[in-house]
Amino acid sequence: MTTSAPASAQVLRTAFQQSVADYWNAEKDPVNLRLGEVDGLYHHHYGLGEYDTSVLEGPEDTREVRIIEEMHRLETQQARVLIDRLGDVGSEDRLLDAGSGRGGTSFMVNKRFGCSVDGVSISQTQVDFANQQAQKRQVADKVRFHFRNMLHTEFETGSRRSIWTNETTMYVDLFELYAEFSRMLESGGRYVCITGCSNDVMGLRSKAVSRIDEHYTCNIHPRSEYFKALAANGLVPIDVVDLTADTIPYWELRAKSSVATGIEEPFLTAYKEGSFHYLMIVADKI
Ligand code: GPP
Ligand code: MG
Repeated sequence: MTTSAPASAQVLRTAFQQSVADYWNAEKDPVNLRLGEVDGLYHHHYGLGEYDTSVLEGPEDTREVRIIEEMHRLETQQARVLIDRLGDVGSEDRLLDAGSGRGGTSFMVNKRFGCSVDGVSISQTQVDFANQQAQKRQVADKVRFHFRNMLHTEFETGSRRSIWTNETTMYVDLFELYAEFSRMLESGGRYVCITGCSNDVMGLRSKAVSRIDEHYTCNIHPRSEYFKALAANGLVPIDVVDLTADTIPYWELRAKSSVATGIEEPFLTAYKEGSFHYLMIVADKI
């Protein structure tokens, strides 16, 4: 007689993956929860665009709330930039959010296209939170979150019109990840990635980039690794956008906010010294 392994051991196959899951299961940071409470969209990514400097001025009693709302607006704007590149998506299509966090981007995608979205996360706490949000939003028939590993999702081959990763690729081996994405995408399907990556031109990783890795228990990849892994798996870039200059204002505002976590200075240093980029890559499956 064989006994099946517990679901958790099938999803979390290494000590590293377990430690990442532990981090996200415990995470309750105001920098994410306070922003999510603004309108019920909970993001786990950073912001894009200029901020309204008036939030740092004006009546003191409302200043903190206005700063939080402005940071949230920039994070939502970042998701819009990603969603704009998901391609020609119809309401019958199925998409995948790989590393779906508390679900923010998934809900925006469903709202934009009316499509089905599956989100996967190795944090059971995040999966449960996001599924509760789906019920609250009355989209649970279309937007579903699963305790699964993006390296082996068990979703059907060729079942996905588009797949995205919004700041999640620094937790996995890119060759393994893109083999799995290539398997799931239909021919001509679209992959969009927003990520932070180190700059090969500067040599090995800088102190500031190492501090970011340490803070989130992640392994930031060099820029070159993305293109090697995409090419090795039949994913052909159609666009590469350097978003670095566009994300710096977000970090400057965040550094001045009551919800700063201490990681603002390494991000600003890494971006400004050129050892790190904030990149969007858009690729098609051939
Ligand atoms: C988390 O967003 C993002 C990551 C852990 C990936 C690291 C990203 C890079 C570009 C290197 P979050 O919203 O949970 O982070 P925070 O709590 O700092 O706002
Ligand atoms: Mg955040």
